[in-house]
Amino acid sequence: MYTYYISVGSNIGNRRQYIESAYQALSIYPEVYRITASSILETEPWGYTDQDVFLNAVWHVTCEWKPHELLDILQELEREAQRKRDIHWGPRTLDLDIVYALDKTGACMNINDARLVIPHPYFWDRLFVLEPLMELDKNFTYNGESIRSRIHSLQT
Ligand code: PH2
Ligand code: MG
Ligand code: MG
Repeated sequence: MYTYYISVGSNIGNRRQYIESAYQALSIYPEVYRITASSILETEPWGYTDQDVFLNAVWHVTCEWKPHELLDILQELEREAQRKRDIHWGPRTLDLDIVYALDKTGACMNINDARLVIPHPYFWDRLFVLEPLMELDKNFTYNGESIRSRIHSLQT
């Protein structure tokens, strides 16, 4: 059994509908034991700022899938949302990123290959990930730093 935090984002079309449809689709797989979703927040674009505001959330998913198996499923859900890949960090109907993973023993998993890098290289810099993540786990820490203190330093 594995535990994942997935960052969810959308800034094209019916943003809430894309997010909620993907949540429903994921939740019916028998390999998924439990999904907990944060609230959905509206956020200013980060990185590439000349684009519309996003809706963002984080899901906490407990499932049988190994990281690359989950990645396949998430990419399929992005395709079902008519996701087109053009501008790096640019507008998208649905973006589902594995940001953090725990193995059966509860240890943080580190993966770095051509398809997948976890922990996500930017998650600790992005308030649009950290604020919903903190709603799900206020005791989350990364490299010895608490999420509360990280959010505070990114806000100032
Ligand atoms: N995703 C990006 C780039 N910038 N900004 C916000 N606010 N939310 C996102 O989900 C987002 C972004 C690349 O995936
Ligand atoms: Mg992304
Ligand atoms: Mg992505």
